[in-house]
Amino acid sequence: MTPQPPQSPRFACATDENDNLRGYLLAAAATTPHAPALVERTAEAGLRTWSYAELERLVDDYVGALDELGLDVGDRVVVQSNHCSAAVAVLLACATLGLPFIPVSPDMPGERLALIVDSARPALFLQYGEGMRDGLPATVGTGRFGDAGLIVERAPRTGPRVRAGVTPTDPVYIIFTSGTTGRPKGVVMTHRGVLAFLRGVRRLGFVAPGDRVATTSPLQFDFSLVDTGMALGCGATIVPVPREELGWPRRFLEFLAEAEVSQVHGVPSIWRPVLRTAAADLARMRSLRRIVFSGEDFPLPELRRLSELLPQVQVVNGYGATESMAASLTAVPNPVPGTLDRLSIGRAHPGAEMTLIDDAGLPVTEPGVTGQIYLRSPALFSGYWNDPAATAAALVPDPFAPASGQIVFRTGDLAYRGPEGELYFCGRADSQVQVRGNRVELGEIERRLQQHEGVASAVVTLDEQAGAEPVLSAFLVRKDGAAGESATAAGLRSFCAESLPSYMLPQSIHFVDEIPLTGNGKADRRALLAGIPR
Ligand code: HFR
Repeated sequence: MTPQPPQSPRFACATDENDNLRGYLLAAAATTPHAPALVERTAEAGLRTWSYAELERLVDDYVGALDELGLDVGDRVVVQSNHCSAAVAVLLACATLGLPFIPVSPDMPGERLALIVDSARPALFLQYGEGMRDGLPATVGTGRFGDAGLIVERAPRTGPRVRAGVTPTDPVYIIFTSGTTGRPKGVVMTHRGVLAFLRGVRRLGFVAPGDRVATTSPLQFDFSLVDTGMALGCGATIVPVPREELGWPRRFLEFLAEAEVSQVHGVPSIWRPVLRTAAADLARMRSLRRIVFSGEDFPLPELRRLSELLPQVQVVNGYGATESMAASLTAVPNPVPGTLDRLSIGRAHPGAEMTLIDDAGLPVTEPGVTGQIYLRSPALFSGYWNDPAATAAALVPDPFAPASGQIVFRTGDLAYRGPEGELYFCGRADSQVQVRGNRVELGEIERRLQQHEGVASAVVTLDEQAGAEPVLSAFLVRKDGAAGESATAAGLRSFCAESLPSYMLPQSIHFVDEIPLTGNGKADRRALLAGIPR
């Protein structure tokens, strides 16, 4: 008898097709096939709605095309695209076949992309739409996807298929985040991990069928995957906001209104231009019900303003890292109490737990005492791609029961507990710097500066020039109008001196027009320092 080629590995090893991200996210295709899964703006500028049944058909078209290429479970596929129906379909097609996907944005600099390709050694590089990225090694297959389906331009190199099917412990994606060494670190997530997260978060009830969830983060930031997972996993609708609209507050709001968005997910910085130049338009957004933010602290003055303009909106603070998708989602009190000086990150989502460990490695139990957050969760990443040392530093034996073999995630984030056991994030362990021998938390100084009536936003970093004493540098955006004029370097220094010890006073103060942002929309500290005239 001649040996039969192995069958396509779709679900062959799964006990339940919902063990695969694809099955979980498309479950509504069986129960409510006509419900809207995705609403997007098309090239003709109108809106197009994809039902769950249509999205599933699109996914299966891509599964068919990819399956012909002879790739095996575990072969990586880089998917370069903005968030759209085709991108979601390609990602879910990869998930179906057990091909870990690596999402990257079209505007990713070539050098960074080259580092990712060099590290991940993908079998295939897929790009949305026209044009092709050059400079890819010839060992990488290439293709395009979009309205015309999948067009393979250079077939991937393949060997014999050794795997029989996809298991829940197989990687579903790799997200490359910035590493401190300058080389991007690949966070490897499994189907099981992502589904544990999505199932846990679903119980919090922050998305329901009928909701329309606007997603604003680039595809390479797992925030966009969390949004998509929360929306589709709940039978709701995901609405990718065209990236070009984000810089234009009125057009952004018009798009939200036109697409009948009920909640918006994104980093705090997406709201800054809106608050600055389109506050009145924002106040008219009566159909908005919820705003979920994550990624960094929401400066309290901006948050207060947002919630005054949108009293009907529930703001949710999403805390966590790519290494577990996210750890907690916590509703911000509405209205924001005048006395509130720090937002809570609450408690871990169902299925997970955050504990605090002090510098001596001992558990912190009393309220008010700061420790590092250790996360135990079924949603932990399986490791950093090809980096066992970094993996061993982050995935560590449970400090409460080191003999048990349980592994927990050492987050590098600091927090303390409030009276009810709720947690308060207070910076990265590595943003706790030493200034002339004193322990300084940079976020503490930022918070004080933001309390000044003339300050719109503030970022503080330690400026370490070779051969010189490190200097605390503050970067400030003034508020428009009279309030802003009240913010002077001397005035701010004495304002800080009212509540901070002298070693915590910013030694150099720089006024900037805006805070530069990283590709993911967080404050870009490196760019701020690079902008100082020397
Ligand atoms: C993070 C991590 C995405 C979607 C994260 C929904 C949720 C969470 C995510 C986002 C992220 N307040 N500091 C906060 N995957 Br819910 O930013 N991931 S990350 O890996 O790029 O960065 C770090 O960002 C954390 O370790 C924290 O230092 C910081 N951070 N959320 C918050 C925050 C303050 N809500």
